[in-house]
Amino acid sequence: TWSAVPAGPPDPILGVTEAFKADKDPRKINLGVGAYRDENGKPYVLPSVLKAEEIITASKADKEYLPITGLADFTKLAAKLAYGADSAPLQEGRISSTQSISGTGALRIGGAFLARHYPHSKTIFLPVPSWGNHTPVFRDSGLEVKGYRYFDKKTVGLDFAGLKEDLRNAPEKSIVLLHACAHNPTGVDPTPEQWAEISDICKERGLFPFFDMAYQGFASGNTARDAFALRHFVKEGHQVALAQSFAKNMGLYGERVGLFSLTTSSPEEKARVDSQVKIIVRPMYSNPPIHGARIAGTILGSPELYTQWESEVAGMANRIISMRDKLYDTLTHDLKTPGEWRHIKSQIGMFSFTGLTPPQTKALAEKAHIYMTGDGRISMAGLNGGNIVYFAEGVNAAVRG
Ligand code: PLP
Ligand code: TYF
Repeated sequence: TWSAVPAGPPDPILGVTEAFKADKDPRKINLGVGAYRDENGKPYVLPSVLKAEEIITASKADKEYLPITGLADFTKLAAKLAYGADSAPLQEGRISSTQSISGTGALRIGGAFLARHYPHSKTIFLPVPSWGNHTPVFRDSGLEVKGYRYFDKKTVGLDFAGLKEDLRNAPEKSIVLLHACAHNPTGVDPTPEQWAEISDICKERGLFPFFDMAYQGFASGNTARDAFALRHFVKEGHQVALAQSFAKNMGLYGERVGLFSLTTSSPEEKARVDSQVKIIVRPMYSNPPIHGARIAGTILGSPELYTQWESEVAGMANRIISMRDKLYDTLTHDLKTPGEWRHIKSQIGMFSFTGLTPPQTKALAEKAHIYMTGDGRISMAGLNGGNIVYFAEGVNAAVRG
């Protein structure tokens, strides 16, 4: 029956983990997938999450189905975390929100909703480069995917002139995907002033902004600061779509906790949008899982746990920043590695786009048992006091050839 089914390629990011697992060398390092590791290289369960789970266990909550749009105690608070308590559409009850299977599920619901109901365009513009899963998610949702310039290899920074030109030349009312903060894979974000210009261009051209916020809190260590772009657009009167993930900032990867939301013009319009979001969700998975949403809802709803969680997010962000400093210093000062490595410190979030070439990344895997994606992206969280010098020495050798 399946004799004509061709073998497909592995996921370019998750495939790195497969190669890592197969390597038996004790010095091996996995810098592929973006998942936080503590200073001992171990997965990190946030203490605030453990406390929330204790509260949930003690409450002897049942395991009934959630409504199609998820746990209301979670969705309300998740929207408040993103848009801010003083957000006008939030206060006016005109944000449609639905719990999703983490950020990926939120992107997929959003893609499907726009493909079916956005009246002006079926084209979404993604930054080049973008998270590898964006193209298949939106293509499978029924949208046509195009790109706008984002990263400048020469400056290892934002190609702001190219970005502006491409957005100005996009057909009016196209959809544009924006990474709200901590751009994956480059670690390069627009400044607040640049965001204001992007907002103006979107207004001029009637572009519809779809924000992907997978790393709120991971860029600056502060959740409100990381929501600047989203909140600025909303303040400027844009209607927006938003995909939120709690995988990174609460370490809830496998619990699959996220939110899809859309701002609308009135509570009446919101009710109609809600009804159509339910029609999209029902035949896909009926209703979302309960446990992770309870964890996130418990943390967001308790002033004490919320404060603790914010400091734990800052702790993760700050450990990554200290690894950036250490890596820069080791390459530049100790090893005098050829090249300019300042971008390792200026980039933000989970990743660094090192500039290592595909042959260099291949050599690192084969000779030093160090694994990263072929585009030279490293997950900074995979580095720690115990492996960072070994990693820098590997890079040094690969660059010197
Ligand atoms: N969007 C971006 C930019 C990401 O890097 C990720 C990966 O974490 C996601 C969305 C969605 O991830 P998840 O489905 O695990 O929340
Ligand atoms: O970019 C990353 O590493 C994270 C994790 O199919 C991830 O976003 C990677 C690939 C994938 C799902 C999640």
